[in-house]
Amino acid sequence: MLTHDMIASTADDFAVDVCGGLTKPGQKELPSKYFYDAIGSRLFDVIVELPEYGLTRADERLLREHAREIARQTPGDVILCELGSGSGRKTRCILEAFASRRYTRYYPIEISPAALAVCQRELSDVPHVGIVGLEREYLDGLLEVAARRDYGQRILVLFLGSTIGNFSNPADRKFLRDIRNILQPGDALLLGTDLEKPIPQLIQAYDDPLGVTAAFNLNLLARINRELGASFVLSQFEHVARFNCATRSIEMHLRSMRRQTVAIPASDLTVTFKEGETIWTENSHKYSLDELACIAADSGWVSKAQWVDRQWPFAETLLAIENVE
Ligand code: AVI
Repeated sequence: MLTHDMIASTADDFAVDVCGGLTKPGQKELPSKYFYDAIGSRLFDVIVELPEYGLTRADERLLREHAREIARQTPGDVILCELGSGSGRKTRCILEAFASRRYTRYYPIEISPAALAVCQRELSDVPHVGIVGLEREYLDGLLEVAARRDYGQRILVLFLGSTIGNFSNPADRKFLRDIRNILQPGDALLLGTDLEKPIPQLIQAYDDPLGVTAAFNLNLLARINRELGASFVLSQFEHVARFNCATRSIEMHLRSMRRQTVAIPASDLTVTFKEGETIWTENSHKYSLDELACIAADSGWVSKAQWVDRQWPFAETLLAIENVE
């Protein structure tokens, strides 16, 4: 079964967020969630295939190897709810493991309609699974799934691919707590996180020699041109990836190569950039295992199991909400 609950377009939100980010005192910013329009989603699909970017392969390896164990550790009538499903490719083995024991409902939650459509199409052949795509922000979608559950059903939230690393500290902790507060004892969260690794390896992963990540980053300005009528000249901005040792995060920026002024009509804004000034577009935090244990506990979760990929350090952690006696 395939359904797709639509909501109104978020063009106004985009204009407001662009205005807020580019008028921020000090460091200009743009939210990384806007990378994923139809073009950005396709560029991201290429990034995950790049030899320098091992994150997604590690995530998929772990899920393939441990899907049955993950299902075994989450017994009963379980609804699967994935925050930011992307194309859904890495979720297939999890769906198969759960659906092999009983009919399973799967809710992918995505703000990108393009990615949601691909996900629904790609996974529609998995037997004994009902897919209900929700084009929503993550927590709005999760609230809706929680409201739709039947008595006795448990929810397993999948938050894979280290998307949590794109929330800066303390927003990552807050987000885990927000998920926790929507759920109830017996529910669980499978959290995928990229782990610390040598800085040169990280820089290569986010500044690949083919320039795909650079195109992914610059597409944000192209998207503002397309959707908000702006006048960014892409050749006047360059992609920058650097490691921030204080926050243990890769930061992506777009650096203005000269002094310039850009009009963004739909945001009712004209922005001036100094030569060398950057727009901070993404934060990708790299966790340690100790840090993961701390943030899970701080946000009200109990760690039930953890699997770590040694080839590309990455962790899959199964978190649970304990019954309060
Ligand atoms: C989606 N997210 C986990 C990716 C990351 O690695 O932080 C996004 C990405 N940005 C550049 N390459 C990949």
